Amino acid sequence: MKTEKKSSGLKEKTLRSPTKAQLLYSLLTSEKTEFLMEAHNGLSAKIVQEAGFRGIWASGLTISAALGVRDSNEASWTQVLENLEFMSDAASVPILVDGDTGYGNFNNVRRAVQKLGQRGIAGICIEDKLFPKTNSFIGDRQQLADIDEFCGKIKAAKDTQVDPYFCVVARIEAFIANQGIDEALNRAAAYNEAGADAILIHSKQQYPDEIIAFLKDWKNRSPVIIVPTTYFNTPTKTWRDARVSTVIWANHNLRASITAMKTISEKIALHQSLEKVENTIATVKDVFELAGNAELAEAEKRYLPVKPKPPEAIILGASRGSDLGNLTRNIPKCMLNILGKPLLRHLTNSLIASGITDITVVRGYAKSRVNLPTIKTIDNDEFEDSGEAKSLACALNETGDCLVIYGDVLFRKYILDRILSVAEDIVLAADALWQQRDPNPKSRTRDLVCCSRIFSSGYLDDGSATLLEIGPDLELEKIMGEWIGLARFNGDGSAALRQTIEELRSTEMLDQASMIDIFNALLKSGQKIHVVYTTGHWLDVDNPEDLAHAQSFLKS
Ligand code: SPV
Ligand code: MG
Repeated sequence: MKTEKKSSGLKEKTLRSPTKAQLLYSLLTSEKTEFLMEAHNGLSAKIVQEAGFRGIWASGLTISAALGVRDSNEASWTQVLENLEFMSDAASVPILVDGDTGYGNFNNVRRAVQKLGQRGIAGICIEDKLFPKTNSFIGDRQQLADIDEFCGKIKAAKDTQVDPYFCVVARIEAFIANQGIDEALNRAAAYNEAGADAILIHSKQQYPDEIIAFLKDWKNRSPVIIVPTTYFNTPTKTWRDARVSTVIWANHNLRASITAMKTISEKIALHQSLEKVENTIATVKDVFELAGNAELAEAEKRYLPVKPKPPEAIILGASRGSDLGNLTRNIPKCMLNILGKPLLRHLTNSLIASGITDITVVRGYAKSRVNLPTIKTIDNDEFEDSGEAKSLACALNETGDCLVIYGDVLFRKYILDRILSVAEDIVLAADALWQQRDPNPKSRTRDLVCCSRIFSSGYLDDGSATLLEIGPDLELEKIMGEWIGLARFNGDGSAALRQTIEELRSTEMLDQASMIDIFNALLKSGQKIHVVYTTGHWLDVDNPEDLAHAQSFLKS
């Protein structure tokens, strides 16, 4: 490879952004002593990169341990490969994989190199022991591979690699097997000759003597990598002075995480509480940050269809409901109990079922009793001397689509769904069967409507109607329906609603105005109001009889 690197064919490649293999190759061959830090999964790979390391050691020991198995080829090589793919996807710095003994013979090495290259791994380190491998720190009479056989593996790896910079590191275990420096040097020469891009000389001594002796005799005939796990006290300057190519910190993230996980598990087990630990650990936000959730949120904006934000619901629930007598002595009528739940909860449940979760309730009478976990509340403290428009004005924020709903109505879900699905800017639901509810238009204050067309039960007839007049005093022949207390204001419609409220405020008519006054003001200003006809399936609660109807309505 070193000769290939100089060939002109590679020049072009170097102009493009370097491959991970190329990055690793530059580390191994640079003049400076470089460092690879251990990682064993996607998360630790990210952490290593964020800490500023320019390369990662994918340790066999720690990947195995993190999988809960021994460093004895208990995890199959494809299981390791899967793990490496996560690591490679998680980090842009190059990964040198601890390929143990190559997972078999030269043929297994070829297959591994092919697959590692496909998954963006920059290089493999293979050690001259036998499959299944044993960790170098276990026992003291480990058997070494035959030199020629191992050289065959190195050649097979070099012949298989697709990226010309893919790095094949030959790891010498002669010191681990107590076979001395001559064996180590002999092997280093053979492996170098076979095409290894670097030599990893391993030792399990507490002192660096055998490594230093090797470095002295080897004289950097190829880049040398060391793993000072046991001789950790040796100052890094020693390695710089000896022009060691690369130092691997081989297992320290896993060991640190074992300590951290043990401590936290023991504390939580002991205290059966999180109180003492919460501030000592990474936050959930940190986890999201490491996982890159911000990027996903951006991508969602680019690639997911934009669903319109559901409107905010404003429920006008300030009034007591005096016709309910004692029933509303201490609570407003929106909190009347129906089948074990406040009316308001039935109402908010139907909103939530249709995807409306931003719900504001305007409170007034007995306001402290209006409190559900799913709602925001706003108070109209002048509710006794003001009307619905004032309550609405209290809740209306600057922008956004809104649904306005009386706090004493109940309706079937499909009515709301229809209101939500209509494209018009202002739409209200009117009951075409108002006479079936009660033939007397004056039996109570009813919001009667006159529209551009009457309701038709025609088989294919669902043409739209617009509002012409609304109020309690419509002449009988004009009445085409009854507003059920549910209206939606979108886009320009919601802007017009806000403007109307501001106009009422400026003419000091806001306090006394009702929703009917608002609709009439909108009509007067030329605003189109769309009407969706419904046929029953709703009620409002004004008196004890309505309450009984509400119970059977909710039961059915
Ligand atoms: C590893 O990290 O898995 C290694 C280095 O191979 S050692 O554990 O020192 O053998
Ligand atoms: Mg290993």
